[in-house]
Amino acid sequence: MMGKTLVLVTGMVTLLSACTMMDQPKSLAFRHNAVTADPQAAGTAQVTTRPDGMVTTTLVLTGLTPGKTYAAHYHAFGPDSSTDPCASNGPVSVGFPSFTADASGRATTSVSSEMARIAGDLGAYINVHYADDLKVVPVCAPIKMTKG
Ligand SMILES: [Cu+2]
Repeated sequence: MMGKTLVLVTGMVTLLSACTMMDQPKSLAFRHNAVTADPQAAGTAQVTTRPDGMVTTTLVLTGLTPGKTYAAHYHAFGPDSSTDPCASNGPVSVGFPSFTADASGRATTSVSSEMARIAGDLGAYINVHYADDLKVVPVCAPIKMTKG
């Protein structure tokens, strides 16, 4: 009796892990930059890769300025650092639709793109900018920590 139950459970675990391997969402954490803008800003990027090679990335952010509009992008590893993607000042590789924080400072945005556009150094980090002043970047999610 005990033995049969164990075999059944083991079989189910194997099946479950086979399923999740096909489509395993990755959660990336945003970290705050050394700037005074939006001191409570935080959030995650949920990255889901589909079998057809498309990647959907959804940003879930809190602590933003209520009513303010933001821009977010995937950036490639830039020239200014080879060990800190968020400080590397790289070019935009994929842009998210702009979004506006609600009355409690929460916001979400989502984009789908081909895996090839954010593969390797092309998808080194995600920045969240003030839409009206792109130089202001409250938070950044590092993805690839080393250039190359
Ligand atoms: Cu950007």
